[in-house]
Amino acid sequence: MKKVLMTLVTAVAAFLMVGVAAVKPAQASKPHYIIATDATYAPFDFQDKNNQYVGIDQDILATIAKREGFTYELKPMSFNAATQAVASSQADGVIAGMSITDARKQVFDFSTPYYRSGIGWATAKNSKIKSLSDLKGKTVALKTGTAGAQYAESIQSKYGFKITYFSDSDTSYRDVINGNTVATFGDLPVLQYAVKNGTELKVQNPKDPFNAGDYGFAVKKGSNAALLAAFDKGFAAIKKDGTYDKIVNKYLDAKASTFTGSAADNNSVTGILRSNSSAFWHGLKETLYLTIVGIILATLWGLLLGVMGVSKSKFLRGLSTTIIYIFRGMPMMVLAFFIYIGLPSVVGTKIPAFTAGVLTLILNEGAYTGAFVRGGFNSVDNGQMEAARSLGLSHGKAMRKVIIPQGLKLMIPSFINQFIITLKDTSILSAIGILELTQTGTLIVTRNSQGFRVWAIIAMIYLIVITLLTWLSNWVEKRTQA
Ligand code: ASN
Repeated sequence: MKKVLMTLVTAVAAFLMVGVAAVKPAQASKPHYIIATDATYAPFDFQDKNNQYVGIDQDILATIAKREGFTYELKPMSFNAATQAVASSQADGVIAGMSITDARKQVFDFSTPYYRSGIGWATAKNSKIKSLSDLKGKTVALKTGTAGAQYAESIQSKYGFKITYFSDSDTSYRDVINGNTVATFGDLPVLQYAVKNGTELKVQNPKDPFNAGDYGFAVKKGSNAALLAAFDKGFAAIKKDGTYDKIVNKYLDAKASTFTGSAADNNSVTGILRSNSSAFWHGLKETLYLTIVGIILATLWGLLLGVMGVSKSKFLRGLSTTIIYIFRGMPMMVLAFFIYIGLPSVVGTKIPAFTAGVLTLILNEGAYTGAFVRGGFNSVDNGQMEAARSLGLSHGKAMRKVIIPQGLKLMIPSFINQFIITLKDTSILSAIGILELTQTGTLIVTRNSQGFRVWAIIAMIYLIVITLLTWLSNWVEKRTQA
């Protein structure tokens, strides 16, 4: 038991150390930053056909970084998670078409304003809704945590509409087009760009945005002053030498397909697969990596919880029950946000997204594993323990030699089940910016609007991997039972 505990603690400690080391700069000479972004926000932040991050924001940032001599790693996530990542010091800065507002100035320090924006609202192309008062009793689609959502919330009671929230703009546009909701509120330049490039919406206030304001690059209030200063310095320079205008015109003058590829290239399943093969491959590798590390560590942790749950000590049994109760009862997404966004401000150090993701898997999947491991041991017939004890074996020895081997055999189907669940649950970790298979799908759909085909491909990839995992588990099961 002690040995198991030691191995487990060492494994988790080693994993955390590797994880924390991973946030250290790759090159000691240049400052290195983690920048969060909302990569579903064309023409400001999106992925091109080569899966490179492009857009007005991204080109500005890349040009400034080169000029000012810093490097950075981008973390694509929902806008809401991106701002929270900066507020909790998990990321050093955020660039995401972020409106500078008084409320946000309480939490963030903003760069020089770099783009004029404001809130627009849009309906389906042929909608009968023409004015805000037509929204009475209807539902609008908003993107969580955005200035557009805040504006809509502020007029909600006046116009009497209901709200549905989404985490990216494209999904809220689709929801309006599909007729589930009747309108959406968002940044005017972003809505107009989408409409210009074929999104079937009608912008209702193209000439006079609500709450006109500016975008800024943001860091957490009072921190990363050097990064902010470098951004401002670089921005002044590219504004002066014309690079800024060139970047803006590059995106506003050209059609989106110049960057994202034309629908014709992408329309077929094989076309989508071919043009995104490296992205799918990268996403799959990340999913597999999370799954493998998650399964191994969650199984060890679950076994320990299970063994504790049947130990002689009342304290250990109580501890196991409490841990299982807490982590089985907590939605995985809440746990992921708690570890990734909440914990760093308490422990005072960054927790890389991958480490936070694996910790989430260990705690959540480990709790389920602990519960069935405890149940498995308990279901070994009582007579077995009695017989072993009457033969003179100590409680510990009887557990190790008699109960555990029999219990483990009973648990094999539950283990296989849990492995499959772990693989599927990795998709939830897309919410904290891990670019695994599901997040990869989101970015591709934003670019090519081929939701049906892209999600079908992603679903197939999961199914194939799950089939392989099931085969492997069954093979192991057969060998262990032989
Ligand atoms: N424009 C949004 C805001 O400032 C940001 C976004 O949706 N990426 O709230």
